[in-house]
Amino acid sequence: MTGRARAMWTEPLAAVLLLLPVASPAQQPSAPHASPTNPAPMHDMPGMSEHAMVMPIPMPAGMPMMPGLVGLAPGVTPFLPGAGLDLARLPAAKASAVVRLKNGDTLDLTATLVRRAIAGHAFAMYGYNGEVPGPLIRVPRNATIVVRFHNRIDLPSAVHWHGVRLDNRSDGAPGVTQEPVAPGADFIYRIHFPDAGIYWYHPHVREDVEQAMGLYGAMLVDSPDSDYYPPANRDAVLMLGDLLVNADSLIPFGREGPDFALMGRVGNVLLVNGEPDYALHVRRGEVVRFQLVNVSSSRTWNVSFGGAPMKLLAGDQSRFEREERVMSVVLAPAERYVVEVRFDRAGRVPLVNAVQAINHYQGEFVPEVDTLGMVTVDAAPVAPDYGRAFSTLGAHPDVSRDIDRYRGYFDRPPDKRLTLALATTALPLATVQFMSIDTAYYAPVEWVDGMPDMNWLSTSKQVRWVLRDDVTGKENMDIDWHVSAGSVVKLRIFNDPTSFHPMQHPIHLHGQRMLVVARDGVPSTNLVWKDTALIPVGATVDLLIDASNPGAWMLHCHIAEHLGSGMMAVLHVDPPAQGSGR
Ligand SMILES: [Cu+2]
Repeated sequence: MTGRARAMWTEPLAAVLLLLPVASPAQQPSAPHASPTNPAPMHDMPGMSEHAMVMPIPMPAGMPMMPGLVGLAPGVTPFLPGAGLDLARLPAAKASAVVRLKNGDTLDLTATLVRRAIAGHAFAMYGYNGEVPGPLIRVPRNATIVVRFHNRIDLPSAVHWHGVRLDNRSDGAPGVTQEPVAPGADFIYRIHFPDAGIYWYHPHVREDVEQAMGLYGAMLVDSPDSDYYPPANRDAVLMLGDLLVNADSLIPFGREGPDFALMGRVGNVLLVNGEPDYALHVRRGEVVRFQLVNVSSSRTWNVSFGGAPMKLLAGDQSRFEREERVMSVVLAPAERYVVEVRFDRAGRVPLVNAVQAINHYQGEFVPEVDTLGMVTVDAAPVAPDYGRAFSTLGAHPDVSRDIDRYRGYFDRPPDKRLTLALATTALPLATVQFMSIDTAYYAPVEWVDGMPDMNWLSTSKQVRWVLRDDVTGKENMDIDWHVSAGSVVKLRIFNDPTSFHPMQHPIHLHGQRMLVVARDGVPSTNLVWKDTALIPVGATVDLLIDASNPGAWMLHCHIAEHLGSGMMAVLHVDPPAQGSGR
């Protein structure tokens, strides 16, 4: 991959760089690779003048800021919630508490400002009930609960119960199912949980701000079957997020709309459950069931546990047909996976995110491994020891049987086709020139922000991410799809690599469930019900939607800044006509 990319890069780069008012990347001295949690200070940047200091975003060491962009700022008003408040008067954020609810119970959920200390700095941020992550809501499958949401932050908000096939009125999608909840106002949600697994809740207004500032929480839905998952010594929910910090300040958001519209706001401080240094103590031989949730605005993760054996059990909305051994787990924004890990040797086991970063300026891949925290394994053995069960790979014929009635649709022609693309206007000239050549090479997945200055300067006024219906040519909210409840819809999505600087998109459908039945024509062999599917650049992905839940449901990219730049449509699942006899 790396060799091919370099080969593809070199020729057009050399030719087109002559057009740019910048030194060739080849002339830039290469500096040691900085970790995202320890970005190089701005003044250490090679060739940076004092003037460059006006761009308050961190640039990784060795990455030149494009001179044509120095001194520019995104065309939005800088905005930081809680700015100017006396931090000492804000309550310190608390860790997430487990709230066990049963059918018919009610929970009050209040969004407020809190004080958080991250990597030695204190920030005004948001929390639900003063907690980050918000309360872990644990319910039995088939429970219905009531949540009274109280918006006490300085922006309109709403709560979306991600992945839950609930009543449309409680979906928390402003503009589609409800009005935004104004600051000081309240809204009542009734949430029914038909499927066991791990889900999460988050705002559906300015996610680029509200979610990044700490508004997210998990929901664990327990199956009545005590053997639903293989036995584990403990459960651990890991919500993977990131935060963009420069020195001791948060990078402001755009008040009128998102900035970082091209690649999304990719943080440089990696967080597990809101904290930069995850720690877990276990006994030797312990099997831990990790429920992984990606709550980042834009970052796709690839996590593993220092080579400790790992077993993949479940995805967004169900178990897999068969358990699998895996080396690591890739999670795009909003995706969830359930894995079990056995810590069979005493010592310290790092939780790492290992990816291949792309330096857009120099056209090369750079391996990047970040330690998110540490699992300390005691020498004393655990009891009971589930080693034997862990070494067995279970199968779930009930999952396969449930999917059987959809298999006849797998090879049919698609009912709907979408192409993912991008339109831009009025980006800085240097950005357009550079990205034009950069498009000569594309990465299927951008794991980090490989062009922070260009990205920061792009706003939702200049960037429009596009879902385009191949048949009608309609785009985003002009797409007006209607299907009847109970229908099965095959949706083919193509991520066009020839559009202007394409990117991967995690496409999320509200309120239904779907199967990824094929990628690039290769059928999936171990299926799982999903609500979010990653579409890499250049990929064609076939989704089979079980459109069983009536209502108006959003279909959108879960990169917060792409959603904020228009990348959404509505799928109307119409109830059966009166008297149709269904
Ligand atoms: Cu996207």
